[in-house]
Amino acid sequence: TDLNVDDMMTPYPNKVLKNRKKHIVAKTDGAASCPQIEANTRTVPGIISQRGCCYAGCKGVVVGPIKDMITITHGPIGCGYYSWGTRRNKARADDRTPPEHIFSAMCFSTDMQESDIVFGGEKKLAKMIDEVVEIFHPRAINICSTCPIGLIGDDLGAVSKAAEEKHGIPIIHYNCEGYKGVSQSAGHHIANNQIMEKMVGTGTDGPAGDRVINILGEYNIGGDGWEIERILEDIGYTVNSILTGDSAYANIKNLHSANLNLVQCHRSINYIAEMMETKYGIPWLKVNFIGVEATIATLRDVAQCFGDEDLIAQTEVVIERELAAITPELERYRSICKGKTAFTFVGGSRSHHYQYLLKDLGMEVVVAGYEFAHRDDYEGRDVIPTIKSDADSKNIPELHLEADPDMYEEPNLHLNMSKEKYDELVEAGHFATYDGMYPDMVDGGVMIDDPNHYETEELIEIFHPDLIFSGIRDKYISHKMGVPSKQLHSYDYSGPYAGFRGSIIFAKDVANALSTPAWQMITPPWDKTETEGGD
Ligand code: CFM
Ligand code: HCA
Repeated sequence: TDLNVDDMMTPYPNKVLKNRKKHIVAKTDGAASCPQIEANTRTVPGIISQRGCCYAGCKGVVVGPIKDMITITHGPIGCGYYSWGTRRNKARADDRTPPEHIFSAMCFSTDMQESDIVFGGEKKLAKMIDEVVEIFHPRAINICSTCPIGLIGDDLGAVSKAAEEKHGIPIIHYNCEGYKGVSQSAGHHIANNQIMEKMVGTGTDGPAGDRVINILGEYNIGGDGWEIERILEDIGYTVNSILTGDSAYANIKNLHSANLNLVQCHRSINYIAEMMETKYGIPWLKVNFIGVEATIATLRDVAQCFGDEDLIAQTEVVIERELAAITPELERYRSICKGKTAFTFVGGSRSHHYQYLLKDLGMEVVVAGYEFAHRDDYEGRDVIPTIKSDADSKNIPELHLEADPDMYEEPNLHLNMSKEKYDELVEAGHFATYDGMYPDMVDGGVMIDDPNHYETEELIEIFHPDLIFSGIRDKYISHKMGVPSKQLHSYDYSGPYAGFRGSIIFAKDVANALSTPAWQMITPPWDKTETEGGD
C-alpha cells in the first residue's frame, strides 16, 4: 500500500497538516537512509494523543519498580493510583532483599487535598516520610513530584535533605512534574539523572568476577527480565542488576561493578549507559531479547564482547538446546500467523523490538508508531549531534559527568581485552551504537511519531492490518473497526514474551488473537455499504 499523507490528513487545518506531516515517514523503494522525522516535540493541543506525562515516565516506568525502595507520589491521589502496579513489573524477594523489603507492589501517596494546595504540602510530605520510616523501615525512599506540586512550589530538595538527616537513609527526590517536557520521555531522563547521581557508585559490595553484566532498560513486564537472566546465567554470566525490573537499591548502588552494560530499551535508559561509560569506562552494547533470531544474534554479540572462546562455545550450546526445545511448537503457531500484517503502536523501543519476533512468525509490520521516542530511535544514533534542542528539551537538566579519578578504567580493561581487539570491535560497530527502527522497516512501511486517534483510524482503513499491537488507550479504536489487538505494554497480563520461552507464549497469544472467530462477525467500516454506513 502506498501512503498518500495529504489524502489521509485532509480534515486537518493547514497548520496542523504542516505539523503532522513532519511526524510521518514512509519507506519507499527500499531507500537506505532515513529521511528526517520530527519527534520529541509538543503534541498538537486537543488532538487525542496516546502519550502520557513526565511523572509517568519517571515514577511509573523507571523508579517505581525498584522493589526495596518506598516510592512516594507527592500529589493528588489519582497520580499515585494510576501508576500503582498497573504495569505488572514482576518482583520477588531474593538473597539480598527479604520479603519485608518488597514495596514495589504498594502505592504510597501524600493524597494532596485542596487545603494542602493552598497552604503548601511540605509538612504533609515530611510527616509521611516519618510514617513510612517508622512502619516499614525502608533502605531508601524516592519522592516523585506531580503537576500541582511544581505549580505551588513545594521544595522537595529541602524536605528530602532534612528527612535524610533525621532518618539516616537516602531520600531521593525527582522534579518530574507531569507537565515537564512533552511526554514520558522527560521523566526517563530525570530518573536516569538521579539514579546516576544518588545511587550508582555508592555501594561497595557488588559481585566479583569478569563476566558481570547489567541489563539496562528492562522492566520485567510479564517476567521478561527473568527469562533473559535465565539464559544469560546459563551461559555463564553474572547478572549484577536489571534496571529496573525486579531491581533493588541494594544492587543498583553497585551498578558500577559490571564489566559490560547491555541496553535493551534504548529510549528510556541510554542516558545511564552513556554516563556510566564516561564516569567508569564501562562499555555498553545495544541488545534485543525480543525474538528468537534477535536473541540468538544478541547472545553472540555479547559473547564477542568478551572474546573468550569458552564463552563463545557455551553460547552456541545454549542456543542449540533452547532452539530444540521451542522449534516444533513455534512452527505450529507460525503456520497460523504466516503472511499476516500488523501495526506496532507502543511508547518507545517495543515498536521496533517486536518486529523481530513477528518476523520469526512470518508476519510483517506495515506501520510502526512510537508515542515519545526521539529521532535517534527512528534514524539511529548518528543523528544525535544534529538534533536541535528547544525550550522543552532545555527544561530537562543534562548531567555533565567526567571520568571518576578513582574508579575509571579503560573500556577494554573492563572486558579483559587488548586495546587492539577492543578497537577492532568498535570499528565493527559493536559498542554504543543503535541504528534505530528505520533499517528494519519493510518497503512501503510507515513510521509515525506520536500517532493520534484520528490517524490510527485512517491508517487502519488504508492498510487493513490483521492485528494491532497497542495499549489500553488505543486498543478500542481497532476493536470497533473489527481488528483484533494485543496490548504490548501490559501483554494483556500474559508473558513473558522475551527470549526463547517467551517467544512461544507470544506466538500462542498472537495465533489465538488471529484465529478468534468473533472478529469475523464485525463488519469493518470499509466493507459497509453507504446505507449500512452510519457510525
Ligand atoms: Fe522502554 Fe518500556 Fe517502551 Fe518505555 Fe512505556 Fe513500557 Fe512502552 Mo508502556 S521503558 S520505551 S515508557 S520499553 S511503559 S516497559 S510498555 S510505553 S514501548
Ligand atoms: C505510561 C505507562 C504505559 C501505559 C500503557 C497503555 C504502560 O505510559 O504511563 O497505554 O496501555 O506500559 O503501562 O505505557
